[in-house]
Amino acid sequence: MLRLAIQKSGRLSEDSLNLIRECGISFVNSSLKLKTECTNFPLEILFLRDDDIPGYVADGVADIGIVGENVLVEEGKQELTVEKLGFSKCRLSLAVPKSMAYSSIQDLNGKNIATSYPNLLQAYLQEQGVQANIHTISGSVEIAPSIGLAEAICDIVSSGSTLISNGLKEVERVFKSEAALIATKDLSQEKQEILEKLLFRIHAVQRARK
Ligand code: PRT
Ligand code: ZN
Repeated sequence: MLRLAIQKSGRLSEDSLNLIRECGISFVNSSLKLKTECTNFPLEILFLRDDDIPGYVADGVADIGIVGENVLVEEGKQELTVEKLGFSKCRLSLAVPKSMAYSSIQDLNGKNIATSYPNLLQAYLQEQGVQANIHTISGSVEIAPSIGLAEAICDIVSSGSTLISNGLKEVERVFKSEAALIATKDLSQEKQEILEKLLFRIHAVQRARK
């Protein structure tokens, strides 16, 4: 039996479950259960916080997982990637107040930037030769400029409407992300074979969707 970790409730959950269902795999999904065994495929599903998924897979508590590349790379676990899945597409972007005169990334030198992605941001700033103060906060990043916590933010954007409604403008794209399938490094032969069967079905689903 292969153990798959997916997000319990959030932006990845529905598409992750739909992918498994479209693979012809059946399971009973109750919102109270943290774990379910599939009835017609040797797969057990664990429902977790997305941030915990790379760690569980790295430690082998779960064999495989579905998580956003933003979380995966932030946690330094990109080597677990098996393949990209094409959903939950978004970007990690830098944004500043609409009223701020902004001509280039150099304008952020010496500024305070609020983010939940300090590692991705630090790597980007370093690559651009910018020195800024990174303030790590775990949520509601978009309000940081209006409450005086930071002059800029670095957060996930998809439609851009959250930025606009908080009086912010997107000025740099730091990282492009989508959901990825990840796997632990040393799967047993038996589990590797189940993973290959699952991948075969995932590829068929992806071809049918095109
Ligand atoms: O509870 P748990 O820790 O599991 O969930 P979470 O709240 O940390 O994550 P969740 O469910 O918000 O997002 C899970 C993953 O979905 C992220 O890690 C991304 O890979 C992906 N994703 C895709 C997004 C978005 N789109 C997105 N729009 N994650 C977050 N957002 C947020 C963003 O933070 C911002 O507040 O939506 C807002 C912006 O959306 P727009 O459309 O207004 O630009
Ligand atoms: Zn999370």
